[in-house]
Amino acid sequence: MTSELTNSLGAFTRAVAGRTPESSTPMELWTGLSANIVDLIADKWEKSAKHAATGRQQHYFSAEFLMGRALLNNLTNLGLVDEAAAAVKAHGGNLTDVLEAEHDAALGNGGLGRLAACFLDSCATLDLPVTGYGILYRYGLFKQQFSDGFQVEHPDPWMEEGYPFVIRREEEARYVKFDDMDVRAIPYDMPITGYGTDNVGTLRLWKSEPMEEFDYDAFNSQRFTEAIVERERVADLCRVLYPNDTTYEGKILRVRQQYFFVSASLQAMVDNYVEKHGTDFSKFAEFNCIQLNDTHPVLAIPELMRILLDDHGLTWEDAWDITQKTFAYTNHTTLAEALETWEYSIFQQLFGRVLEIIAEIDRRFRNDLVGRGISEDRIHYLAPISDGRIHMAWIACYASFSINGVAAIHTNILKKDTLNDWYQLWPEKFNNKTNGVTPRRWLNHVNPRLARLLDAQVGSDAWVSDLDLLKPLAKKATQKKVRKELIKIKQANKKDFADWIEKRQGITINPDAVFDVQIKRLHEYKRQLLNAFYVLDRYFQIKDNPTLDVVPSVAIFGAKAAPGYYRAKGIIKLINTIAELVNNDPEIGDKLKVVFIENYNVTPAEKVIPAADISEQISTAGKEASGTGNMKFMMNGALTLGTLDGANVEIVEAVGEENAYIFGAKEEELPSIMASYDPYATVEATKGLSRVINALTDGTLDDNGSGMFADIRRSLLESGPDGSDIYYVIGDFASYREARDRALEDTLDEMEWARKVWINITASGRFSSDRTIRDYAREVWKIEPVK
Ligand code: H53
Repeated sequence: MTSELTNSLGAFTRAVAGRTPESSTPMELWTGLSANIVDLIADKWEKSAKHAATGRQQHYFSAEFLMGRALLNNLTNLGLVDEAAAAVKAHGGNLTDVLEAEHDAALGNGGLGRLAACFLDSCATLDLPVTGYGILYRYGLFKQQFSDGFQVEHPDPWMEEGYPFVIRREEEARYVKFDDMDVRAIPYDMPITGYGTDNVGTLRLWKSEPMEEFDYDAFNSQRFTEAIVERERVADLCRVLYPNDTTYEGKILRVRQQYFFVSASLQAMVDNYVEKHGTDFSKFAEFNCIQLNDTHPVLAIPELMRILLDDHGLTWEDAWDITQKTFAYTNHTTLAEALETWEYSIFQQLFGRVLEIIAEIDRRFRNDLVGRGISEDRIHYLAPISDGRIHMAWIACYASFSINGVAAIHTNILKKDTLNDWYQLWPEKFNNKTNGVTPRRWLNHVNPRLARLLDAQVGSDAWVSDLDLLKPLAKKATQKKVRKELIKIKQANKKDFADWIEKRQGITINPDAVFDVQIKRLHEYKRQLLNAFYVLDRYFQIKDNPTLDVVPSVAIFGAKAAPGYYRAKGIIKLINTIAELVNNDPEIGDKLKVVFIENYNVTPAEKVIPAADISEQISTAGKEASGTGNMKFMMNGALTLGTLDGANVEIVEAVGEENAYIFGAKEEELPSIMASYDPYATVEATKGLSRVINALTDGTLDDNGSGMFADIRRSLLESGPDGSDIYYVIGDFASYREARDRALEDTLDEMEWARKVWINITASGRFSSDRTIRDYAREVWKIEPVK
């Protein structure tokens, strides 16, 4: 008997492909099945949205949502994986091929964007009335290709072949006005299914379109280009996601993007409020709360003021009171230089009225602080407008009722350092919300073998939506059976990854070697360089002593560099060059291999994390706000090799120092260390390190005449603002090498290693984004589940 899904899949695939499912491509079957899934959730989605709109709602504003693939996630949430596999098979296809046809929705750069995606998953699962708002970028994060080891960027037209998981809501369009153009904002809504619930949340992504299709008169009188130019100018607005992670780039287009999506979102929110409660805005903040994910959406603050003042005639005092009760701000970086500021002139050009409002906020802020007896210097430093620039983080700190960091150490650094002045003024605004990741995607879905073991140990799959249920299992670490099972699972996962990378990149690796993985954006502070130097040092050691008994290992990297970040691109070239040297040396064989996963994204992360033995979290202490990859690895049984930075600190707290490999200078030690640090002398004093550093320029490693390796060497050894090894790579090298060597040696005692792995997995409950979201809901958002 054919199942209902088999029949409907046939119909949906015919509708999208215009041919029989049997003749359809995997991509067409993917589109058909995805449309079918949207059909299955449509009624629940409508109900959930109506229900949520009756009470207090939370709105999550973010310029990035790094969603990855959607189909399998939705099938899992709906409990339809087996049925879908059977349905695809009945039409002559194979579910794995169909799932692999899906493009990643890479509408984000890294941690901040993926965090937003995990949060939406948790909100839906916890039945919380939360909506995400962002931009429907036509091109997501660039596709990375290696050419001679150099990173080359290509566009990523992720939805060009059709994407059923976003629904255009024409009737919900809004107009966004700039001084130099008006655009139509059309929302594309994405359903966010939860696990074990009928609740379906929404991610609303705005697309810009011209007010009129094109200038018909111009076109008619054969001025074709003229007719199209305006159209393209509007489309430019949503064309690309800015690939510039953490550091900021002064681009008018970026400010336009930010204003575009916050204005459209706020208009929709305010209209909904008026529809339900009329034009008495005194209860607006009772029904609405907005979380600002970093400073990118901070223009929402003056924009809400504008809407309340100009469109609804409120007084400044009333509008400001509402605004201050509505916004909460999450900071994601300790680097003061990474906080966004924009030239005054950009705002002048784009939206004079918004600038006028910011100027008034600035005026009142200054008065307020004078009244508190704050010195002129400090006021100047903290004011929304100073030195010809608009300071987005300062506007956020002033206007928000809550300011949070994303890990305990990060929030402490904000309080004592980055945002210290604000902390002194309004200590009650500050709170910590340690990040988390969704165990649905990052455990249940990526690691089915481990998931089934956990089912058996817990007695059900309840852990999938309550990860704390793993905690009492920690005591089973003593059970041989569990540990043996764990070893088998990891071996099988490693085999899967070895097959995947062989097929994808033609590299053969030994699945019995230790997999040591560092995957994250490329940044000097994340110190991929430390890892690369270790590999090179080990290579030289083996070359010097070919009989050296080393634990075979594979150093696996995945990283994209911002296209304009020259040194980060140099480090990519360096790692590829080291890989070439090491992997092609017959004397090295399986003792050491280097793999650089090309075009690292959510999907490759899903392949490698379950296979990892060692998780590299080696940022300079104090620089990584939290990290979330560290949590995904822990959940999948990789042990952390890391500094006491970001959430590593809390991971070590949870598992115990003996179940992780911690090294390096501590955050509180670094200022005094750096005051008298001499990298040159440290190189000399560290065995093997001068050979590694010299290899950059002595002909051992060839950067194809680009000068990139000399630049890296300079950044470490030369004095001056751009040199002096400000990330302390050389200084931490010896203790890093010691810790990594020790970790590799420890893998030889498989059963003892498996014990540590089990402790890590069972202690990962507090790093579930469900915990994080419950904390936000209770302490900041003040929202309750809506059934
Ligand atoms: O945000 C993550 C943190 C991570 C931090 C990252 C981040 C971005 O991805 C982009 C901009 C920014 O200021 C910070 O680097 O440490 O885990 C989520 O909070």
